[in-house]
Amino acid sequence: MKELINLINEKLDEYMQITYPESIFKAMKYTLMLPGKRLRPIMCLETAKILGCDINKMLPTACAIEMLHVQSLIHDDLPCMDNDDYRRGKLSNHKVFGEANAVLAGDALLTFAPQLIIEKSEDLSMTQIVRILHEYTKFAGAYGLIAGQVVDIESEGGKLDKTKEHTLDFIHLNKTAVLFRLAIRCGAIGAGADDKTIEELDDFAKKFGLAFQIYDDIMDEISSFEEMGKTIGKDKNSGKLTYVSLYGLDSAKRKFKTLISECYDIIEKYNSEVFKNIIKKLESKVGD
Ligand code: GRG
Repeated sequence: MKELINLINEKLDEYMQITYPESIFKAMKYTLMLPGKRLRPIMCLETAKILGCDINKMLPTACAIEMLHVQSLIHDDLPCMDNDDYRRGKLSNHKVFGEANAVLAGDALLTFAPQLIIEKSEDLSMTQIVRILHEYTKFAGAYGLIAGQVVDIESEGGKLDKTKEHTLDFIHLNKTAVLFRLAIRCGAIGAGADDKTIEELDDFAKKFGLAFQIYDDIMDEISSFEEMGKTIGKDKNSGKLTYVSLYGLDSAKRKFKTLISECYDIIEKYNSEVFKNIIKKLESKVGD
């Protein structure tokens, strides 16, 4: 896993060149190069690998997905959204570069990512590139990330009916699971997988994404700034609809475990140490 992370970091650094006007490229590169876990690009590359594809083919797409993820983090931290001063253990983008530059850096990452896929995916066919761009545009916009964020904001301060379980699942399928789906679906498309395989792995991604969000909600209750690299306890204080606020800590843990066990069932036959290690790490942090 360390090797994969190093490869992704090396490529992100290579793709994200600082050029004129330097202020915007520096703002884009700042959050991008902070030490994130790189889960989405790892999953994109690992999916390609378990389906028999050379991971080098998928490096531009994997890095583009990390750029989209970083865009969502930069915008999520803005004062008009979650208003967070810290991200990945350091000051958030707008605290360093100012709000206007943070908005623009996010916009620039959002648009540079597909540019990168088009310019650098020499080893993919035109059909594969178009399919990957279709997944990217669908999941990044109002049919994905933006839809999740809108309903999430609307859930603050108890404005939505908190008994509505499906609202919570809608938020997190769109806000969180969507980027794991994008990563895994693109890895499978790059490997030339058939529709049945793509849908099976997509099911894994949805379940993993929901489990990951429950993990994140639990960590917001039981973890520390040092471990998570961001302000802890904010969800509770803002009255946000989360798995812990809706079900309580113990039930949230049970739901996490059920989803994780379903993930194991799906991924078992692919024999992937990388996927298993990612899941095990989350399980160990959530505890019993
Ligand atoms: C796409 C135009 C456009 C807007 C985005 C702001 C927004 C709309 C969506 C917010 C999405 C968001 C920040 C969801 C949170 C998901 C989550 C749990 C992120 C943390 O992921 P980690 O722990 O982070 O993998 P690292 O830093 O390790 O990469």
